[in-house]
Amino acid sequence: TLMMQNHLAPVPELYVSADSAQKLKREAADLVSWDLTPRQTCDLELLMNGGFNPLKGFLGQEDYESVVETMRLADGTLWPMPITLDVSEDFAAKVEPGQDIALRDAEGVILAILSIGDKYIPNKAREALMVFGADDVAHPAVNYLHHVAGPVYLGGAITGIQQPVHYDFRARRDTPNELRAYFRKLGWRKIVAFQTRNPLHRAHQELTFRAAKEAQANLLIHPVVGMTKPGDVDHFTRVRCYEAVLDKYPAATTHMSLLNLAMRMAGPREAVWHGLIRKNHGCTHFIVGRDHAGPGKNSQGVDFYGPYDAQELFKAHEAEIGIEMVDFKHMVYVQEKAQYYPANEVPEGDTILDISGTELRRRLREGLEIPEWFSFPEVVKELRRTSPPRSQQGFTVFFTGLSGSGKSTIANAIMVKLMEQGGRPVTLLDGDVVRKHLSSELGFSKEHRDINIRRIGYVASEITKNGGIAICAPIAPYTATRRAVREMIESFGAFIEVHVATSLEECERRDRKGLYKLAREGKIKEFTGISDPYEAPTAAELVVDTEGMDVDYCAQQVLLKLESMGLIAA
Ligand code: PPS
Repeated sequence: TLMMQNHLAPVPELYVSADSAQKLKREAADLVSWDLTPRQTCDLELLMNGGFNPLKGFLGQEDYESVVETMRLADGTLWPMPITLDVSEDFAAKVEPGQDIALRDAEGVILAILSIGDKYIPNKAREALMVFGADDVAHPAVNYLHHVAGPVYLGGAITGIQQPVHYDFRARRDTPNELRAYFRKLGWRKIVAFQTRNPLHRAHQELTFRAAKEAQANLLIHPVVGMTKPGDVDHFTRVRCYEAVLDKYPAATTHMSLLNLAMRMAGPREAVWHGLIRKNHGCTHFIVGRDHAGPGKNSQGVDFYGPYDAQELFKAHEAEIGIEMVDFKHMVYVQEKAQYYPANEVPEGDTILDISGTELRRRLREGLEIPEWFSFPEVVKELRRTSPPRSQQGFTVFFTGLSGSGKSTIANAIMVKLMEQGGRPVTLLDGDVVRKHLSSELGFSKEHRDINIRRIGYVASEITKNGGIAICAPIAPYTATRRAVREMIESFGAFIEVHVATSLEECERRDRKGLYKLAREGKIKEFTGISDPYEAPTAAELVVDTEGMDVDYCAQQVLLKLESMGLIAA
């Protein structure tokens, strides 16, 4: 067929020649410029290198509305995903259609020029409903649309100056034309692409191998390393895992290339989009599985899409996409046969073994066995390096309570006890230490207290990320700020909020620093509990009351809590 003959000819790119690029770059320095977000940088890369062919730039209003409503550009070409440049209101006010602007990456390097053709305000609720299936922020892309993306879209043609620079896994990244050239060189004609955002285990290796064999084709493992679903295994770890799995395929049949795509988790529409992108990368076949690019459950606890919606939508547009769908054979391990079978071919009466994603994460977290039938030892080793058991991960203990409630004393006791156990780095971010080293210019207004707490949160999140234990002991009087700190930290490790609930009367009675007296006399303004608010936590992991309890007992309670959460070895 025509497709078979032409599918490895180059796709159009949006780059200018190297000479013009130099000149253009100098001229572009004078233009108004937009600093691209990480997602926009991913989109721009695929626009420029032909991964999003036939798009010539970010969508203008007519194309955008047509894509949202009909999955097609205004001229009828199939294109399921709005590729748009969202900007702030302030920036939008500075530019007009007809104007050229420079697009810069995070370091300020000019990657491209956008000739603004259109400036418009999208109907985001409509976009959410039509593209993602529901205007529900439980969907990561809908959340992004409403809470991260700017309110105004700019559309227009792109003139590419240079590719975004990647310093990681350079040899594993290929543009569509580089991949096409590679396939031509090796004489590959039929290529099955496998899209993934997860580590590959034995079941995936079996299914991809089978898919390639059945299609009598070569195999391209084409993992996404741009942006995937929040909470996924980071791409550094995944690529090391993929490299280990690559050795398990027959030599010279399989290739791996990294795709700097920003996924939207749009299920059916995403599958069609993925197909078009793989077609652009020279592939002839594409594996679509159960719940392809699924975002998980909506705010009602129900899956956003049916398990085979993606396969159906893909099938309906297969000819137009120009790439053949290989439906995912769900592979399961059959104990009696000691090998993998497609789920629908399991011999009657035999036992199926399976480990779900949730179960795998639990085993990693608790340092439990992961059997050889499930994954390759090399892959498990990489995953264990990245997700050590909880008792080796970083965490933050965050004390909050009134001045003189005993926070610092308990925090100190905890620190010393943890150091006595040894083996883990511990940092105490006590109120006084912080106010001396991090926040010496701040006072006690709401604004200053918030800045102070956020700084503590940031430092604690870095410590937690790097496997240490951070112990914080500020007053932290505001619920919203404490919540913000919790969010900062929980993406890296556990956050244990401990309310030291000593009453105001008791703190004032003790008045260890003589501050309450001064506050009563009006000599200290905005004093917490006297002339400034303290919002007591309602959902702290632990509440300790120092009245009638000695410090040692309180510290013991905290340690027991940490033990029960698996954070320190019993
Ligand atoms: S906050 O609200 O979390 O930013 O406060 P923090 O950084 O923990 O600082 C509290 C310590 O500062 C002393 N101090 C005051 N506290 C409360 N209100 C006012 N106006 C104030 N002025 C000075 C006080 O000694 C607090 O120490 P602790 O250890 O809590 O007693």
